[in-house]
Amino acid sequence: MSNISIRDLEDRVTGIFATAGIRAETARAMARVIVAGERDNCKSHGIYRIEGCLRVLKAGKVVPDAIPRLRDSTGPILEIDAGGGFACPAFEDARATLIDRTRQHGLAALVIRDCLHFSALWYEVEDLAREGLASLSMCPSYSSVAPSGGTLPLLGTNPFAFAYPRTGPHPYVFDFATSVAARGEIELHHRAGKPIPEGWAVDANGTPTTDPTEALAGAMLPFGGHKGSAISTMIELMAGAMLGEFMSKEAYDFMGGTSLLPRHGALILAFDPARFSANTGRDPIAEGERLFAAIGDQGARLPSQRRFTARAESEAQGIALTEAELAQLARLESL
Ligand code: NDP
Ligand code: PYC
Repeated sequence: MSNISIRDLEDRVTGIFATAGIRAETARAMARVIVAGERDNCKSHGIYRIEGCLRVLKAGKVVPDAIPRLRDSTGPILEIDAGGGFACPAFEDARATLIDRTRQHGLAALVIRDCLHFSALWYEVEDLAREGLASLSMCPSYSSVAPSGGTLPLLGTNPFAFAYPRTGPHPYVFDFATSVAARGEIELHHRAGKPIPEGWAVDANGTPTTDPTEALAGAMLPFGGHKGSAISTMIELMAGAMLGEFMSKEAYDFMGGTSLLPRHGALILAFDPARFSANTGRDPIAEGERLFAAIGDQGARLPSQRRFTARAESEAQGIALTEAELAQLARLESL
């Protein structure tokens, strides 16, 4: 293992994307979100994603110089059109208006249209929680998950994230794929030649499998059986059907399979907690703290604690990368 500073890794990833022809601001925004994933030891959405972004670029399925356009209605629903580009610069361009509008109305929604959302969703909700807002983020992906009771890919891995502000250094954040594991996790097992745990996927015949190659060719399974399947369906509806954007089946058809990143819309709902409890005399943040303390009292850890620990280590010592990861980075820089 060798350590690299967060800043150096961001510069190198930005360089790879800029050399590939991506607009400078987009390249930097992509590097920020990818390196944040690597910094927090979220391997399935860290530097592993660089190649996927380059593949989709090469295939001509993303607009490298798209400039996000904010369509501001002055109301609580904001829309930003990513113009077929990556989602991260669109979120960065819209976040200040979303925060203002949430404080003004008590709640607001950000619709990101026509984007490629390749990253971990915690990045967005954690950012909003640091501004004192609670939020939910969701997007479809592409058909790769069978609904509970079925065996054929239909739903996406449809990620779902939530964050709530806290008094300490970090907010409460959870973020997960609505499949048992993110597709990126299966791809990493495939790359490492390792079997996946039982219960993650079925093969093309609908038979349970631990072989990542068979899993990628078959169907992933939703987490929590019918409950995860229903949440995933909700995301198809809320961030696909309701927005008039692609649902996972359409994204699959548009991208011609799952070898490229999916193109679709995304939805972020933000809330100002103080506005919701204003007439109760109760402090919504202090109430949250009481709950988190009670969870900790049982010896249970909060989601994102592992991530925040990994972050502290990366900030202190740099991000630890394997020799294979460094070689891969160097290879991508030489393209
Ligand atoms: P994980 O199953 O690794 O983690 C899910 C959440 O549960 C995390 O917040 C994690 O916190 C928390 N957690 C894990 N173990 C515990 C525990 N023992 N106690 C309490 N909390 C725990 O995530 P997934 O594999 O489902 O998803 C990985 C990433 O993939 C997500 O960031 C998601 O946004 C991304 N993704 C993105 C997609 C896209 O289209 N852009 C599609 C699908 C997924 P911690 O991290 O601290 O362990
Ligand atoms: O890991 O499932 C996944 C995923 C799909 C799109 C981006 N990440």
